[in-house]
Amino acid sequence: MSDKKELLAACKKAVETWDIALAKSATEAASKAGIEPKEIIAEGLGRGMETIGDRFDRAEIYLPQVVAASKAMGVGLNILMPKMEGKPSSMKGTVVFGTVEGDIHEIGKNVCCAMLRGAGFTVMDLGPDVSPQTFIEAAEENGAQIIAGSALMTTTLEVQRDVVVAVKENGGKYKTMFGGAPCSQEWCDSIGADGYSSNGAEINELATRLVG
Ligand code: B12
Repeated sequence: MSDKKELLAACKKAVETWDIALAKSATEAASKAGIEPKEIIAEGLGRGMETIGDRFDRAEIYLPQVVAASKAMGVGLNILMPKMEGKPSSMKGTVVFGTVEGDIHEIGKNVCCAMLRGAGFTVMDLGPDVSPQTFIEAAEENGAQIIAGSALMTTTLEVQRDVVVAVKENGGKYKTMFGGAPCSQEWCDSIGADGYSSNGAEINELATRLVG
C-alpha cells in the first residue's frame, strides 16, 4: 500500500504528464486511501496544474498540452466532486459562481466550487463567460448571499469591477468575492469587492466570513 505522499505525487504527475488513465487511477487510489478530496486537489492535482502553468509561462509547452493537462485535472475533479457535496443540514449559504464574461478559464473556478460544496455551501456553477447581468439574475433566482467571479486574464479582470457595479445598482444585496491569477487583494479593495482569496484552500474561510 503506497503512502499518502506517493498517492498525492501520482495525482500531481498525472496532470503534469496529461495522463488521463493515471489521473483516474491515482485519484481513485488516493480517495480510497482516505485522503480528503480537498487535500487531493490542493496537494495533488492542483500542484500538477501549477507546474503546467509555470511551464506554459516559460514557453516549454503549448496550448495543446495545457488543454490535455486540463482534461486530466477534470477527470480527477469529476471523481472527487460528488464526494464533496455538503449535507443539507450543514448548508451555510448559497454562492453563485462563474468565470467572468469573455473568459473561458474554468479549472480554478471548478476547484473553488468543489471546495465550497465540501464545506457545506450550496453552489450554483454558472460556468465560464458569465455577464454581470447573468450573475445578478442567478443570485436573485437562487436567493444567494454571495456572487463569486473568477478572471484569469488581465483583459477580463475589468469585468469583476462591472459585477460590483451591477450588484450596487441592484441594491447591494449580495457580497462579492473574486480571484484568479491576475486578481489581488489590492485590486479587490480598489473596485469595492467584499473579498479576495488567492487559492481554493482559503475560500471556505472567506465565504464563511462573508455570510457571517
Ligand atoms: C489552463 C489554461 C488555459 C486552458 C483553460 C482550460 C479550462 N477549461 O479552464 C486553455 C488552454 C483553454 C486556455 C486558453 C486561453 N488562455 Co490560458 N491559461 C491556462 C493556464 C496555463 C493555467 C490556468 C489554470 O487552470 N490554473 C490552475 C488553477 C487551479 O488555478 P487558478 O485558475 O489560478 O485558480 C486558483 C486561484 O486563482 C483561485 N481562484 C480562481 N478563481 C477564483 C475565484 C474566487 C472567487 C476566489 C476567491 C479564488 C479564485 O483559486 C483557484 C484554486 O486554487 C494559465 C497560466 C497561469 N499561470 O495561470 C494560462 C493563462 C491564464 N491563459 C492565458 C491566455 C492568454 C489564454 C488564451 C487567450 C490563449 C489564446 N491565445 O487563445 C485563451 C483564453 C481565451 C478566453 N477567451 O478565455 C494567459 C492570460 C494572460 C493575461 N495575463 O491576460 C495565461 C496567464 C498564460 C500566459 N502566461 O500567457 N488557457
